[in-house]
Amino acid sequence: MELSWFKKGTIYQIYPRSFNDSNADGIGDLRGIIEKLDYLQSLNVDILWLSPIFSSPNDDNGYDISDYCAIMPEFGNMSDFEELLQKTHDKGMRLILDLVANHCSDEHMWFEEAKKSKDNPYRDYFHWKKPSAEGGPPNNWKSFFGGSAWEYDSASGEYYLHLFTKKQPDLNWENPKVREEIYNAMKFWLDKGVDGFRMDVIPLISKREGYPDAPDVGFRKIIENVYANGPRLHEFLKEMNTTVISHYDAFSLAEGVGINYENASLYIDYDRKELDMLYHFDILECTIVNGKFEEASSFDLPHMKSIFKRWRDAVHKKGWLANAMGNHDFARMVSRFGNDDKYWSQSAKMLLIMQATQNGTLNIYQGDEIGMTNITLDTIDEVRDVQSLNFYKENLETRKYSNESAFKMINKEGRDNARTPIQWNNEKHAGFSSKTPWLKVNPNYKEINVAKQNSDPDSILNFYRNLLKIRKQHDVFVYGDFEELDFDNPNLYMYKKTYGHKKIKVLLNFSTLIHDVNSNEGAEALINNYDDLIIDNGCIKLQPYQGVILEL
Ligand code: TEU
Ligand code: CA
Repeated sequence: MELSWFKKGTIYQIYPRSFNDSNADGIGDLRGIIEKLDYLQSLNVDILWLSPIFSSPNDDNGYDISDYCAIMPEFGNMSDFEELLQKTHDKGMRLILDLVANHCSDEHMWFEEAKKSKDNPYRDYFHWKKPSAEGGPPNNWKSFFGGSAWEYDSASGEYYLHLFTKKQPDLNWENPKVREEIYNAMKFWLDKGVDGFRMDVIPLISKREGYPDAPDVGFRKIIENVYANGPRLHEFLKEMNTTVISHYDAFSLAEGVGINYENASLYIDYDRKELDMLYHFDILECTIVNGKFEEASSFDLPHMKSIFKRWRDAVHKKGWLANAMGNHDFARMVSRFGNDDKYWSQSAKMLLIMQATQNGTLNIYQGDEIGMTNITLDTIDEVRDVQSLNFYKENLETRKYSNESAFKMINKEGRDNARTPIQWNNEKHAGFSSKTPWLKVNPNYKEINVAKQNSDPDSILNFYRNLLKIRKQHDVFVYGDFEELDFDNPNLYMYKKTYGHKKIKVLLNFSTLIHDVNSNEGAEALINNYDDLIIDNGCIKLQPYQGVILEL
């Protein structure tokens, strides 16, 4: 197994719009990130991933790109970016960008040209189809964000494909010119010195020939079998690797939508030379029963353990995973998997212990280091995310949900939960901006903020700093072989890890009750989210949401 720099590193995802506003317009920006580089370095993270910073009309907050080689004016300009990159490197950190290659914006020049006529040279950059025989969309494909995945263009009488919003037309990767455009954009940024890419919905780039109807099997299966993993996908990924990535000291992190533990090795096995690592959706979606906005969700520890296990077994020593418990697309991790009430601090720390001791590159999301929680939005005009807005409408109109239950789902699983401005201090707008921010600040910012936690040695923030430092000193955290203990226990998650002569044991209590654990081996706590480890009568008394790492 190759011990590359990015394996032991911790990735910290920045959602620039919500990170820090430097020029008082209510929107986070690149200079805002520059201002916080000392803070980022103090976390002991290694790689910064920026969600898209390119020109965009922001129908989906930058995941709809109108120019791949320009900076979104709201975020700053190219010299701001170059300064950010230089200073990040000066501090010994790396920086990766978010490559959105499956689709662009309908305001991209390519699409504006393509719409002009059927013989426009850019027409074939996109997927166009005639209406079905009965009239209407060419097939039954649904968009990830609700409604048909086809939009009618009355000028030409054809539909174009958009797996996300209608302002995000899918690019036609069958066209070699499209691939060349994307590769050139990648080179443009790599030549500036960026260290790699997170690859947005990369499994979707190769479409199935003839665009066959999707069977009625639930959206998750449709993604896997109809939208993702298309016939030429791996050919494209190899081409991307040989043409671009392999020429740089850079890595690729795939967003694993549509990837399951059975096909994952096709993407990340070392000898296939396609992608360096991926984060999958099984953990991120493990609380979601059906569609995210269709049914209430619930958390089940044994289910989560078995997901971790099956993925570990699937990629064992052949490939590499990144480990994400949250990002800008999911509700806050402490609210979903922990306890954001009485055991807020303990559970936030415990979740990090779990995440930091799973195999793979640790991937954390901004704000989780201070235990930011979900927000309750009260009215629909406070909601900003296009996914929530579309599903809200669909739930009311098509599914006939009551306003109350449609709204409850937004507050429970909606993406705005993770996108509220970072809570820097207890001043106005949480120190994020001096102007009203683009999305409401979580009202709990007076209790939960960076300044307060910075000066508290027991804070979640300082726990993160310490654990990330210790993780760098112990290869066993990252590379160790895994042995489950009492796997079926519904409240406790316990395992041993071994790497060479090093052995650790991890004990995590996912409940509000005290549980006894046999203490016959190792009582030296390397990490503990409580002040004490209580041992009584040969038993460790694990406190509510207690997490410990014992050195054996
Ligand atoms: O996400 C892809 C994706 O699958 C998400 O739409 C996911 O299903 C959903 O958010 C979970 O509920 C990526 C980006 O991370 C997301 O922000 C973009 O909206 C999307 O691609 C389109 O680019
Ligand atoms: Ca700004």
